[in-house]
This record gives sequence, structure tokens and C-alpha cells, in this order.
Amino acid sequence: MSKIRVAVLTVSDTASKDASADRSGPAIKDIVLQNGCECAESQIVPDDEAQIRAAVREWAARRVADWIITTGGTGFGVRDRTPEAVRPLLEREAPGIVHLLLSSSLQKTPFAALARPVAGTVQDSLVVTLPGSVKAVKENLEALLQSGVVSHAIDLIR
Ligand code: MTE
Ligand code: CU1
Repeated sequence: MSKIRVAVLTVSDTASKDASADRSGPAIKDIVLQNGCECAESQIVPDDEAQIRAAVREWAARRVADWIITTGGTGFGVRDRTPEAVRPLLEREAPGIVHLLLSSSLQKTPFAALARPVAGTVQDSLVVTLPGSVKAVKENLEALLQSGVVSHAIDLIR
């Protein structure tokens, strides 16, 4: 079985102006590499619906990754629009993955209730939207990777 190819999209106004402010993007790369995946692409965009959607759509169309992970912009901040940007692209929604993210995260913090994740397929890629903090990213990726859920999903997709 070939390695899972991951593409990481950091969604943050701050990090889009200063890449050194991006902590969750590099954290995701570290974790997926540790788990035997490869990082195919990464990019930083501001909290702008059109730019988020364009980046995910382009990666899916070019089939650069089996798994597209976004980080940031899932909450209730005025600029948090990641779910709205990604949802229209989803061809097959994955409410079970959303449930897994929220139920495992709620065991860590009640503030997980403030994340509004979406997940599903766009063409041949699985897309999952994670929160913006490194802590949340670690907890969410643990739930997705340790369980084997993502590798089984990708086996089915590709
Ligand atoms: N999920 C986990 N597992 N751990 C966390 O610490 N933080 C929450 C939530 N999900 C958190 C979490 C908080 S405080 C917020 S505001 C939301 O994710 C949304 O984060 P975002 O706006 O950075 O996407
Ligand atoms: Cu928060």
C-alpha cells in the first residue's frame, strides 16, 4: 500500500502575513510524517472564503493528495469561515468523521463544542477541517490516525 499523501492548508489571517506565525501547519506535518504519511503540499491562506475554497478545489482537481487537512477558521470568530468555504465542495459528506472529531475532542475540553468541523470527499480526496490550535490539531489527529479511520477511508476512496 502506497503512503497516504497529505496536503495541509493553514487558514489564518495572521499566518498569511507572516508564515513564522503558523504553528498548527508544521505540527500537522510532523504528526502525519510520524504516522507514515507523506506531505505533498502545504499552503497558507487568510480567513477568506474564496481563497480557502480555491485552494482545496485546486488540490482536489490536481489529485495532489489523498487527504486534505485544513487548520483554523472553524469557530465562531467573525472571520471564521472555513466550514462555509469547504462545505459546497463536498461531494459525499462524512458526518461520522465529524462525530468522531467532536466526541473525542469533547472528552478533552467542552470548548470542542465551539468547533464546526466538516468532512467528506472532493473528487478523490478526503477533506477534513481541523481547529487552529496546536493542542486541538494533536488531539484531532490522534483520533483520526490511531483509530485507523483515515487509512481505511482512503483505502476505500482510492
Ligand atoms: N478540540 C480539541 N480537541 N481541543 C481543543 O483544545 N479547542 C476548541 C475547539 N476544538 C479545542 C478543540 C476551541 S477553544 C475553539 S474556539 C474551536 O475549536 C474552534 O477553533 P478554530 O476557530 O481555531 O478553528
Ligand atoms: Cu476557542
